[in-house]
Amino acid sequence: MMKNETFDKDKISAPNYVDIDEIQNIISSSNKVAIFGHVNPDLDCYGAMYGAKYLCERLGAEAHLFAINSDKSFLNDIFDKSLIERDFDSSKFDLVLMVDCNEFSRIDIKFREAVQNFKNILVIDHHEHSMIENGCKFFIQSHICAASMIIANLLFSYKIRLNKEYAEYLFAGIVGDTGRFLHTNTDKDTFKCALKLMEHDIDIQRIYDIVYRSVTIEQINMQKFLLNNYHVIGKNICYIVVTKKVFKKLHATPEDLKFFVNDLNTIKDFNVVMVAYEVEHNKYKVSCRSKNGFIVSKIAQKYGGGGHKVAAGFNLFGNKSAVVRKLKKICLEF
Ligand SMILES: [Mn+2]
Repeated sequence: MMKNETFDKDKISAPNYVDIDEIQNIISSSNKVAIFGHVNPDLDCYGAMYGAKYLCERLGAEAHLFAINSDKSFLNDIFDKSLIERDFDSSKFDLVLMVDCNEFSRIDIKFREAVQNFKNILVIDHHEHSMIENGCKFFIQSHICAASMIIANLLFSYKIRLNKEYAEYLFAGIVGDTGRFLHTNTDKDTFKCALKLMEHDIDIQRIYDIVYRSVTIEQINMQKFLLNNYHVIGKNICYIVVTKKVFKKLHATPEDLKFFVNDLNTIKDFNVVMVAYEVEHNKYKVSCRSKNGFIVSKIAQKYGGGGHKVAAGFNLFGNKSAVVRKLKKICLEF
């Protein structure tokens, strides 16, 4: 087997870790594979899931995709959503493949228990590994920008021919997690992979039109709200708390907000951006972004969340004033 040079061999020597030959064996010896990503799937999550389906099928296994997605999401315009299933009967499968996700707590609540109880699980991911699950096999490449890129490189390593449709899915995943080749996770291997995908005649403008040139008025209102209402504290840490009431008033959704979290991070002086938004009554998700050498994954992990060095998240509970108080305290920990 020709090893792909972008895969880090050191990271796959720990117990429970598999190499790319073992991944090939595990998948090709399976009959029916159930593929899961993380809750609220994003571009990279779907890219990796669809890519993994293609990979499984080319290795001779039947593969099914499981996800809960909102009907409004622009993701529906990129991916063939007729392939997504919502009812998982674990008895029909002999392998669960988790991509872009290495913790059961990040699996959608609808599937979590069934996945957690499943006996044969393979994890292919690029998030920093925070938990070793007994019995799971892991392939974690946290230096790679996107789970979609890991899947693409596996396909290249196995010399599996891609088609235009799936090359577009994988490219979209890489675009999503690198912020169109902007974030610090972008390196020469990212471009090498993107180039190989582009050789399949993919329509990158279609992807960019859907992701970056389809902003709605509700999203612009959300953006205005963020830019008018953020606060700065400590070492140039920017924070804002968005309640359900605000979403209602602006006719916007958390999905609309997520789009602009990176916007605040483009402001030159800010080292860290923390956006807390209410997802359920008194439950706030906090999206964190950082630059200038500041790391947010440790803080996110400390508060029960996780993610990458410069993009991570966690939850806070309580009413608005309690969440503001907690968030300000956390901002001062940098
Ligand atoms: Mn990802």
